[in-house]
Parts: sequence; C-alpha cells; structure tokens
Amino acid sequence: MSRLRSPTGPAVRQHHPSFDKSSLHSWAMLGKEKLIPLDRWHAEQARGLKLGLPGADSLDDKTIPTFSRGELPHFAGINTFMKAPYCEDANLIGNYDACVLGVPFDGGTTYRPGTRFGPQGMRRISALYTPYNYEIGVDLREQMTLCDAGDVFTIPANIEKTFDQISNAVGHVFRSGAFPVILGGDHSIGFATVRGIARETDKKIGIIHFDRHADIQEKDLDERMHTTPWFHATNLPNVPAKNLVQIGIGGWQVPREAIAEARKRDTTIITMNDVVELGLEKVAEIALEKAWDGTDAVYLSFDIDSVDCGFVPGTGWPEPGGFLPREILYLIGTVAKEGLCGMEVVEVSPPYDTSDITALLGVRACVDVLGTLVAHGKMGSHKHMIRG
Ligand SMILES: [Mn+2]
Repeated sequence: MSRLRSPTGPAVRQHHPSFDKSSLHSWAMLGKEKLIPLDRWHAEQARGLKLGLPGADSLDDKTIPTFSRGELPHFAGINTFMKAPYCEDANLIGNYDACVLGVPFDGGTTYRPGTRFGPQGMRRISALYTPYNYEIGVDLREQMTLCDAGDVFTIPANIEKTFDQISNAVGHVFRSGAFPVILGGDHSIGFATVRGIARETDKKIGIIHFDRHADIQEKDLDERMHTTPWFHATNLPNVPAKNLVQIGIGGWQVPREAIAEARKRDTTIITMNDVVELGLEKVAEIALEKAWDGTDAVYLSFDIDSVDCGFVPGTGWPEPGGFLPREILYLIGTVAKEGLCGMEVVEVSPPYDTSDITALLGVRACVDVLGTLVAHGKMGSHKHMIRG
C-alpha cells in the first residue's frame, strides 16, 4: 500500500481511486446468497424441535431443541459426514444426490499405518463446516441431498478380499445414481474404487490423480499395495492409461519402476516443478484435456500427501515440496467444474495428525467438489454412464 503523506495533514491513500468493489467476485456472491432458499434449513429446525423436544423456557431462540438434532451445535451430536443423514439401509442410497462412504483400510501401507482411522477422522472434523460456501455461492443443504452410508466392511488381513468388498460397495453406490464420495483409507483402495465404477458402465473413464507419488508400479513388497493402484486400474478395459493424469509428482519417494511403467503406458505426469512453471490455470486445463480425451467421465483421486507435508502431518509417506492447500483446492475445484463420476480422498492418517488439520483438508476437498458440482449444474452428470 502506498501512502502519500502531506507535511501537515493526515495520510492520503490514492493507490486505487478507480477501485469498484462491485467488480469483485465477492460482490456477485453477496447478491447470490439472497437467491438461495432457506426452506430446508427451516425444515431441519422444525424436525429438530419435533424429535429433540422444545428447548428450555429460558432460551430466547425458540428453534433450539432440548436434544441436539441436526447441524447445531457443531461440537455436539452423532458425527456423520457434515451431520448428513446416516443411510443405514444401503438399499436407499439412490434416494440421495451424493453418498459419502468410508473405506477404513491401511493394509496397503508400506510405511506409517493409521489410515484405517481416516474416515472417522474426517467425519469428526467435518462437523466444523456449515453447508454454505460464500465464494462458491452454494448451500448444499438447500441445493442437493447428501447421505453418509457408513463404512465398507474391510478385511484387515486380506487386501484382495478388501478390494472385492470395496468394489462391491462403490459399484453399488454408483449404480444407485448417487455421486460416490469415498473417504480412505490408503491409496491401495484406488484400484478397487475405480474398478467398482468401471464394472457398472460400458463408458470410458479418465482419472485425475493428485499425489507426490506415481503409484503405478505392479507390485510392492510382493503384493498390490498403496504404491500400485494405477497399474491395476489402467489394466481395466475401460480405464485407458493415456487418460490418467498424475499431478504433483516429485521428490525422493518416487520409485524407478513406477516411472518406467508411466513411460511405458504413456500416462501424463505433471511434476510440482511443472506446476510451478505452467501455473495452476494451465495445469487444470491440461489435466481436463488429457483426462477427457475420448472418455465419457473423469474420476478424481486426491492423495492428501500431494500437499506439502508441513500442512498435512497426518499421512503415511510425508514429502516436502508439494502443493499449498489453496493451490490444491483451486485445482480440485477447477477440474470438478466439468463433472466427475466419483471421488476419493486417501492417505489421511489421524494418529499422526495435529489438530485435525490433515483430516480437515481432506474434508474440504470433498465439500469443495460437492459445491462445485452443484454450482456448475454437474451434480448427477455421471448418471448417463450407468448401464441400464
Ligand atoms: Mn502419495
């Protein structure tokens, strides 16, 4: 800020005399808030009073029940994702626009474990968020329906049986028409999640993958581990390797066999240095171009360790030099604008987390995607792929 000081009078600021705040995105979103209804919020409050009984006479706010029901207070209640209804009956998932499901599994980790607690960790801190986002201009409660279907029954000592369980669950959610939001779990699940969707469609799927690691070698420690999902996913007939875009890769944890495989399969790797050179906007454009080239839908796989380890201590293979949180949120939000057929957040490990910050960023990615899909009219855009 430049301040011109007259010798006698007060400081005069005149750097931006033509600044017009109505030119800001902020201004447009201020106006947009007025257009979003409050009907479902009022319905939730009424339901809270009915189920939770009216509050004490001393309370001025007569919408507050005695028993906490619904969103408030954020520190209370039974902790589903964003306090969304728990869809205990898996047959009813198709009644919702989107469905959160946890995959508590860390049998594919090759260093720090703990991601089996990822779904719980993300659910717990998800209570911090309201359904409204000013910058995106959406209120999820008013503009879409979300449920939490709980967790997949994983088999801790058997990765292949776990893969089968995951593909069953994700395939079921996808087939129901609800948009799958998958909370991992280590990255080994990426093969099983994509397979779950791929089996339910004849269409082709591209993958946008954010990570510090390439995760495309065939085996690790003699098994299919969290370093291997894309080798196996891109062996599926309708998941072409040329539509796999891997962004943020780099550092000293990328095995040579993964790079050899990426070269052989002709995936697109955009390293962190490439991101710095190209800029975020271009990277998003390139990712969309490659992932959508000849495909019918795109799946988003977000490894939390793509973000600099200073921001995400709670992860299995921390690596410095990754994205800033706002960079990854920009990229995720931008690639979601054209629609997705599913998404996952993997490698959140609460036992190593500090103040829930890693889990919080994982939640943020999910909520930003939901908000972006709603804002751009893409919620449900994957339904055309479901085999009839
Ligand atoms: Mn990784």
